[in-house]
Amino acid sequence: MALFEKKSVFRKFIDSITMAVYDNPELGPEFLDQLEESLVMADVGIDTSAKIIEELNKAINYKYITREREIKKELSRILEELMDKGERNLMKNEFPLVILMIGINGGGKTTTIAKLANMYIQQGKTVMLAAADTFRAAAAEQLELWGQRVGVEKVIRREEGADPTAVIYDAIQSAKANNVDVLICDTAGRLQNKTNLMKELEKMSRVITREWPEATRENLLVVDATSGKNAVNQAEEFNNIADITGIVLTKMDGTARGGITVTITDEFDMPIKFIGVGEKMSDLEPFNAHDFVEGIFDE
Ligand SMILES: Nc1nc2c(ncn2[C@@H]2O[C@H](COP(=O)(O)OP(=O)(O)OP(=O)(O)O)[C@@H](O)[C@H]2O)c(=O)[nH]1
Ligand SMILES: [Mg+2]
Repeated sequence: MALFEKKSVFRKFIDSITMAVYDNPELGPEFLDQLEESLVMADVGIDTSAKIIEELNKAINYKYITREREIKKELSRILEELMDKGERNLMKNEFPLVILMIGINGGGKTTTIAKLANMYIQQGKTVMLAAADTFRAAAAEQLELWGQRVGVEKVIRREEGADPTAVIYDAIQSAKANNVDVLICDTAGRLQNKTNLMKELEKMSRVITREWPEATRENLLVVDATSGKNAVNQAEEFNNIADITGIVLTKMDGTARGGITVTITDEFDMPIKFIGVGEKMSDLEPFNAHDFVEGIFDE
């Protein structure tokens, strides 16, 4: 965990502040334009970038900001305000809890399940997994392997090609019978524009609600932080199908941009709950806007 340096995220943007101040010491419109461009380059959406620059401009005008250090301080305040969703950044803390993992292919769903299972087991909870990715060959084996390594109670699966909703159904009956605290459901990676797959996801979501209405629920969208602006489109489409309660941004250890953190939280008002910072089961950090921003501006 210590290997993940938040300051590598947004590095180019942070460096560009120094450059923009150097180029435009009077902090006029050119300065703001230059900075706005750097935000967009760092994967911050156009609207969100404009909003950030407008806020910064207010601060420059009203607070008589003149120095780079003050600009960074204002920017960190603005970014934190955009990303802080308060309580919603935390996982619901009532059990039994069912977590449905959603996202496109290769985003990191299965790995994140292992990390979450590990986290809950460390907290003394019992965890069961549902291998509802019946589509990709060896997906259930991959989940079983993680399950053994992490020490979950059971991994519920069926044969390849089986109806994923049936796996969810089996898993819920088993989780109830065994008084399991947390049931985490893996699903096949799907592109947000494939109608059939999206319908299937909707069905899985519905069955959970129907079969275990008293369970607390989280629908987590797993997004690869290196996928840039496409992530915003994913968030929108998946949210239409199942109410996304939070985002897990994976592969934060592999991006020098990171603007997607601000865009997703701002444009969709969606909380980031965790960030994935590596491939090991301990490489998951709860998201905290204050710590995150402090980390990226850390000199
Ligand atoms: N560096 C890094 N790699 C990650 C992280 N999360 C996942 N990965 C890697 O990303 C690859 C895909 O991860 P999976 O968990 O299999 O992704 P998935 O969404 O389940 O993929 P499908 O089941 O094919 O849709 C694997 O090689 C993981 O080790 C992360 O936070 N950091
Ligand atoms: Mg998977």
